[in-house]
Amino acid sequence: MIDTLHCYIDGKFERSEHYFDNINPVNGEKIADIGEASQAQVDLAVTAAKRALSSKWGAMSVQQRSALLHKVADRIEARLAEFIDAEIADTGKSLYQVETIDIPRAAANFRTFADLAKFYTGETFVTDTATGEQALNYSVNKPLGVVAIISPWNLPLLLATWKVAPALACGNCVILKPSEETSSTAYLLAQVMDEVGLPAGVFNLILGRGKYIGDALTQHPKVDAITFTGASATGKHIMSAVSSGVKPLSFELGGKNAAIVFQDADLDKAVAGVARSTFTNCGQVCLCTERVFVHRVLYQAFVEKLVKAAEAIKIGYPKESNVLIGPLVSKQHQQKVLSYYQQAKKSGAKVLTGGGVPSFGDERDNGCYIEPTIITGLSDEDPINQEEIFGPICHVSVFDDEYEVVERVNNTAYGLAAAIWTENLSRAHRVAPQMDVGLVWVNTWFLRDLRAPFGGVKLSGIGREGGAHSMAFYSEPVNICINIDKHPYDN
Ligand code: NAD
Ligand code: 6OD
Repeated sequence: MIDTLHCYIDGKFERSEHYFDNINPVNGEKIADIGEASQAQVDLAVTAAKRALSSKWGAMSVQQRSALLHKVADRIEARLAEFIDAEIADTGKSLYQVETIDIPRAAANFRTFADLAKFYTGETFVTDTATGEQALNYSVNKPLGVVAIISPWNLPLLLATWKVAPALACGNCVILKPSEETSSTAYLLAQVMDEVGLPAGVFNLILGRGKYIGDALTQHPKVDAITFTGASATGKHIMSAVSSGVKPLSFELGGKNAAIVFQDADLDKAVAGVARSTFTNCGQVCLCTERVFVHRVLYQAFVEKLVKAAEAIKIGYPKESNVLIGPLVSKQHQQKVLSYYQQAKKSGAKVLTGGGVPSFGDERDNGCYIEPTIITGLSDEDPINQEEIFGPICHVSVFDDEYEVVERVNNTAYGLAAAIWTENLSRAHRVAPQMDVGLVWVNTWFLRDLRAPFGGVKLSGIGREGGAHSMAFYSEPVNICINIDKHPYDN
């Protein structure tokens, strides 16, 4: 187990002046000290990244960079058990989830973008001019420069590497700032970068609390671009904080995602799917469903089965067999989710299951556990149906008509994802594009192809990542226009 986490700057692990506690959400106990970067350390990291950009990383061919990123993926897999333990210690999430989603996806992120970079080319146009001459326009892709990557706690390694991998593949140098709640797998990633021989300064790790060191990083004049995944409120702050620098921004923010269960859905498939989309990772996935709309003819049967599915979920120690969900990430987040549960009851919601904190009679009562919860009876406008809760809860409502449900689903300030449950092909094709979101799943949820566009609209984000979209964000196309004179005898 790691007991002290340090920043990694210019190829060296560096001590900090100040350390803060890393807490295990299973029992509330301290598990490590995390070194907080100072303003001067942020500056050193940015300067090292700038230097590496022109001297080392920039001088490598795309094939050389790609080969190193493949080695990073191989080392993550070689150290799989350590990564799994570190992710579980920070988040309390179940072994099942960490070994099937979080860590394998980190390796896949590196392999995907290492390969895509080799085929990401510029555009070419032959232009006929008004004077009968021609020009050749072609573009070359250059890296943006030094990219600051700020990542959240819910899928720590998965989401950090979703940005680190394409940024490096495109030739950028990066400063990663993981969430203060979950820095351990980022620290292991820094070790891996060191082991595979990434040149010093290409990958830097800055640890610390966003409210203390966030601005030093985002407002640094030598940071060329910022890519952020986290809460919409933090995104708003970053956007205004960096506005004077006019830097490229990529934002993956919060959601208030809906699932629609039509009258022609396969009921059992829909119940299992909505249970998964609501409760995976204890509801702490930006794509999780918090609003469920069920057609009147299926409503009663659906709700009864969903409650049974929620009550069958085993909550417990992350490594206990058959445990599906562990605790929430922190006491602070547990209090936030619990206050939404209480507010729902005060507003007149009917609690169909859950609504509180489970009692274990052991150390876990000091942890951050919460019950999977299903409620009903609130209006679409109620804050419970408008604000992102980010816990294992959904509100179920009844609807009668396709037009009605489309309008109700779109009635939110967020626009990340939606899931549609129907066996009617025409309905699926008709309704999916009407969702005001960036991602629609039909008869499934969180099924990912890393080449597909990923991102949200409205308060859920700016831009798209994934495949060519990531390559486009992390590179700067420079167009070169060459005039081609006519043959002298043709004048
Ligand atoms: P958060 O916004 O609190 O923190 C995210 C990161 O931002 C952390 O590293 C934090 O230290 C940093 N940060 C905080 N204040 C900062 C500042 N002033 N300047 C710079 N950085 C700062 O988010 P969180 O609580 O860690 O994550 C949960 C949120 O993230 C949810 O809203 C969830 O929906 C969203 N999320 C979105 C996606 C997506 O793909 N759309 C993915 C995962 C999580
Ligand atoms: O799968 C991904 O690539 C991705 N960015 C998932 C985001 C999940 C949000 O919590």
